[in-house]
Formats: sequence, structure tokens, C-alpha cells
Amino acid sequence: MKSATEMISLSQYLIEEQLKLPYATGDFTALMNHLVYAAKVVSREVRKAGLTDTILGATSETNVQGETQMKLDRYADILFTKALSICGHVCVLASEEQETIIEIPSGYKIGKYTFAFDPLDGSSNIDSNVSIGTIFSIHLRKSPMGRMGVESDLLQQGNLQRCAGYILYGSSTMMVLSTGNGVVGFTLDPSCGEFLLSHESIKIPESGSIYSINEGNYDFWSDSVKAYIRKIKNIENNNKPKTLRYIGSLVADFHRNLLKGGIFLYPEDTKSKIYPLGKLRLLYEASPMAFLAEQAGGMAITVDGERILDAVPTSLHQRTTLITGSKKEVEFFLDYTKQFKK
Ligand code: P6P
Repeated sequence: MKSATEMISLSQYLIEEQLKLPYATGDFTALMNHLVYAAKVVSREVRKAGLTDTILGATSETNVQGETQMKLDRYADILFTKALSICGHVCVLASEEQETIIEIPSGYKIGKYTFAFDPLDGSSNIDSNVSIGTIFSIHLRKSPMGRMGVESDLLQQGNLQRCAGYILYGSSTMMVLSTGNGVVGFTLDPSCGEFLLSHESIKIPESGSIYSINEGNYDFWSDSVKAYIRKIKNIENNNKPKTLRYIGSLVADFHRNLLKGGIFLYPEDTKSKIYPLGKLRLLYEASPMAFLAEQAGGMAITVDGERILDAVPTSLHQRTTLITGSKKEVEFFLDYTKQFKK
């Protein structure tokens, strides 16, 4: 592990990456510096959440998903929305917490990127001090420059993302991102307020013993998912039994499996009809995570085997199933479940 003096900061990293691209204008670097600022402020508030009653607990409001808005949810949403909408390099935003697109306030420059985000994913865990995260996805606009961005600028396939990443507010605050050339991780050093390059090239192990799924939903799963879970748990025909690790916070579950290997599954709910298409949102949860998974050498598909990054979004908050993780684990899921599909 390098010492803090040897690690480069995220800001330095972005400038060095920009200098490698002759056509780079610096717009992306400037956008990312606004994102980094918001991440540091949200990290500070998350870290002290238990100490001030102003930031913990639920508001009286529910978000577009019908979920109770936590105070920290709302705070993070306001902060990321403000930082990215006034940076001058974004034309339109979408937030998990807001029903419609977020336009750039009048008087501010309208840029060439779109920004979709989940400001504080896993927020139901906030009050129990469990790791939570921010997930973001950046595309180039499709509509002409010089005017406000529109919803169709956001509804683009995941394989067109210019950048995807997350901020994990865990035992330390990390930013993990990819611009299409592998996955890098930065750890916030609170003593100097900088994200320092701590993971130069993250590669997910080809296979892994961890599986992550909410076993409480067993009765809601399809026969093929039930059969797969029984298979990987069946000690008789498994020389390497799996280990269940599930936090219920996508960023935390995904990050652990990214580093250690394994598979994360959120299949559809075939019985209660609460999540008939799966629970996770395509635009700002599954798609950015899928981009990272593939950039790290892993896979990300729907329960039917469709590549997440090929999905063409039709609405801002549409949901999807998500099976993602080590290549060999996802391939085995695909092969094994085929026989049970009608
Ligand atoms: P369940 C958090 O609410 C979230 O959107 C993801 O972070 C997480 O993976 C999932 O829902 C957990 O859902 O139904 O297992 O509580």
C-alpha cells in the first residue's frame, strides 16, 4: 500500500487522464470536481449523523418511489442536485428522489453531459449506521448544445455511459468509478480532505464464494431462481459451498463482491406483485453498476440473461432485475437456470 504522500488525489488523476486525451476540453474534469465537492460534504454529514438529531430520521414526505424520505436522503439529493446543476457542464439531471427531470437553473451555463443519480442508496439503513452510498451515471447529451437538456438525453443505453461510479460511505468513504478504461478506487483522507488513489485497477475475481440475495423473498422467486439458490447451497454437490452476505444496501453489497468475487441477485417478485419487474432502478442503479462490473471483468444481466448495458430505458424510474458479479458465477446462473425456464 502506498503512503498518503505517494498516492495521487482524484483531482490530479482527472487532470492526468484529461491530458492523455488531445481533444479533451476539461469539461468532464470540471464536472467531476463539483461531484467530488458534494461527495465530501455528504460524507461529512453521514459521519456525524448519529450526533445531531437534525439529520437523522425520516421526513414526513415520500419520494417518487413511494418510499419514506429520510432527512439525509433529502439533504444528499439537494446537495448533489445543486452541485451538478450549476457546474456549467450538465444539461439535465435525474434523481431517484425526484419524479421528473431536473433542469439547469436560469442564469447557469448548460453543458454537454447528463447526470443521473441515486443520492443516498440504502437509506433505510441510515439510522442503524449501516454503509450507504451514492450512485451516479454520466452520458453525453443527444440533443443539440445551446438549449436545455430533455428526458430523452437521459434515456440512453448503459453501454454509452461516459462515466459511472459510486461513493460508499462505509468504514471509510470511497469513490469507485470508471470512464471506460477499467475501474479505479479513491479513498477519502479526512485529514486533508482529498480522495486519494487507493485502488489503481479493480478487477473482480473470475469466481467467488459469496452470494448476495434477500432470502426473505424466497417464496416470491421464480422456480428457476429457487432452483439456482438451492443448487449453490446444496453441500452434497458443491465442493465449495457459498457464503451468504447481504447488507440490503446495493453499493455496499456490490463493492464487497467487486473486491472479493461472488454474485449479487435481485430477481423479480412473482407473487406479491410489489416488484414484478425487479426492485432496482435501471437508470441510476443497475446501469452504472453494470458498467463497473463489466469494466472490472465481471458481468451484469437481467434474470432472463439480457445484458443490462444493452437495455434501452423508456422511463426515468423504470425497474429491472439484476444479476451481477464474477463472470463464472453469472455464467453458471445463466446456464443452470435455462433448464427451468418455461
Ligand atoms: P430489499 C435499498 O433500498 C435498495 O434500493 C438497494 O440498495 C438494495 O440492494 C435493495 O434496495 C434492498 O432491497 O428488498 O432486500 O430490502
